[in-house]
Amino acid sequence: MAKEREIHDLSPWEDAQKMIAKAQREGVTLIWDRLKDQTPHCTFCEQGLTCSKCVMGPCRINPNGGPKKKYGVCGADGDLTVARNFGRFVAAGASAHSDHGRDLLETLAAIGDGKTTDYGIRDEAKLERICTELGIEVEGLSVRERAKALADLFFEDYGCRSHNVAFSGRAPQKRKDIWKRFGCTPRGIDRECVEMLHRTHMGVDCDPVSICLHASRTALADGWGGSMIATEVSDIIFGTPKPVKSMVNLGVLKEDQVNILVHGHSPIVSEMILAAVREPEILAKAREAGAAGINIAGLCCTGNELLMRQGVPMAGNHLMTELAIVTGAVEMVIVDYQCIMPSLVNVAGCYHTKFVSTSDKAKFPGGIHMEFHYNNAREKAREAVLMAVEAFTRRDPAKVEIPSKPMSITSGFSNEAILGALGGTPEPLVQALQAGKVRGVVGIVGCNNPKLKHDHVHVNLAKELLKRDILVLATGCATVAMGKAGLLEPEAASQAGAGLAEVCRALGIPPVLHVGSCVDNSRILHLCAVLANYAGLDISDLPVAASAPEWYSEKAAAIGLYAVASGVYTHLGLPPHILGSSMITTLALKGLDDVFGACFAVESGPLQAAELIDGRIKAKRLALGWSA
Ligand code: MSK
Repeated sequence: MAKEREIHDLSPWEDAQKMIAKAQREGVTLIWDRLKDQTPHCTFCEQGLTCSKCVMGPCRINPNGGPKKKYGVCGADGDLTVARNFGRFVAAGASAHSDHGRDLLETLAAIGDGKTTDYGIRDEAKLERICTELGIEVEGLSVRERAKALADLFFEDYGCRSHNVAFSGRAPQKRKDIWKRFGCTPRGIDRECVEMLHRTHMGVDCDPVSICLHASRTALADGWGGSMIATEVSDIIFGTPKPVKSMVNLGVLKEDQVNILVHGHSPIVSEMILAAVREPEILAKAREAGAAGINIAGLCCTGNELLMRQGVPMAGNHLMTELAIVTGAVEMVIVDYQCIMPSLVNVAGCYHTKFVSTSDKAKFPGGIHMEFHYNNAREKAREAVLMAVEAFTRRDPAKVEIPSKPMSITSGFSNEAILGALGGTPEPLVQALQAGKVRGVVGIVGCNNPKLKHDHVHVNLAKELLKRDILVLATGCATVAMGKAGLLEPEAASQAGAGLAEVCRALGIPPVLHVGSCVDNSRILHLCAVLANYAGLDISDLPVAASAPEWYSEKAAAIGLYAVASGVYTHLGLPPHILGSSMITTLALKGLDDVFGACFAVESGPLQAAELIDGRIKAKRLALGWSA
């Protein structure tokens, strides 16, 4: 167990600190306890120098250990081993996002085929816009026929395509030329992921740089393919986000109501749970059970999806998922996939909480599995909510502690909303950038990692960038950090430099804009492309950057790499497992600049990270002939 004196070092937030202390009192094991038990980690693994991809091994490579230790059984050296491991790491992340996109696509196809009545098209105008953008002749087609035609086009993006994925057409010409020159144009989404597994099989691609270039191509197939499809199709089915008010932290749980937490990434299940919760007959059942109502709140990115479109409050981010259950006030955690710690089943077992999984590809032994499909989702959602209502009758009031008052936030800044606030054109933002009122734009994205103090780098990096007139866009778990710090409200303009504050006040927007979930980092890519195309520039010319200060996942590695390969300088709070190869490390920190006009920086200190990012933004501004 983590000791009491360490709690303040684990998380700065009152709700987290109180729940860590409660877990300690109640004997509940948490992520920080397991990290402590696993530390120190294997240094070979940390450096990416282990290989267990074949049964001649496993091998541990020691580049400095003399000839007998320098090579694996097959003859792979440290550089090749690191490259193979990193390539597979990125492919796993790209696969996760893209497979999530495929589920949205299958739902869109089912709508088009008339195979579901549970789902429909909420944004017909966006459906028409995207069809037209991608060359589908919409004249004379019904809404369902348009949905079907678009689904069919995107299905092809997943396959064996030998030319580019459809949305890569959004990138500036100079970017597309760079991708072509280095063989990185993203083709079929599945193709790039499978090719990475093939290349990294023993005896295929033995050139570490070649593997890294294909990792970039795989990541680009995610950013401009799977993730962008997930985002745009989610908007078409569930509605394009508009600014909306909501609340954040564990204080959003309600003592007198049935509390249901939705967790994972896809809106397909969580939107149905929300719809079921709003049915009068189900509410009546909750009242019969003695509850004042049914309260739904989000965790991680499925929470972000509901927050962006429906204003559903957020209970917490990655490191808050166990702690939310420790409140003793949660009747059900219902999950789809990604970032759901298997430990949640055990934590739920310490309380009256039901843990329900819903995807055929994400099962959790010890939990309840209720499979949701597009033709039974509403019915399954009702069943699940009634199960939560029943669990409410077994809640132990002596175990309930809801810490903190919730913080208010504003969310819903899709690109359509941002451009709408600017009068329908990027021109005012380009002018504000040129004039130096907004010196740059930085996307702070991604997860929490228990190796770092919870949310500390997210919040302090953002505050430092705001002071320097740099607009921040937030996605994923970074969002909750920003919200808890009060940065997602227009009043936070007072923490920004004079130029940024003036722009935020004129538009009535916060200085940190919540633009969505993990797959919605594709919104940031698209916005960069819109700005670059408008200004006649490449993305790498813009004073923009990305940061994943507390990342942990394979998906985040894919995001970071597609950002860099799209021309966006990207800061990471922790390095990936590549430090065992000076060749790959140098490529990531310097060499990629010569290929893509952008590279990675690694720095765990928020102020130092702000310096690095600001330095890059200054250089880009000066190169454009703008003031630093
Ligand atoms: S949920 S990938 S911990 S952002 Fe998207 Fe949060 Fe990272 Fe999962």
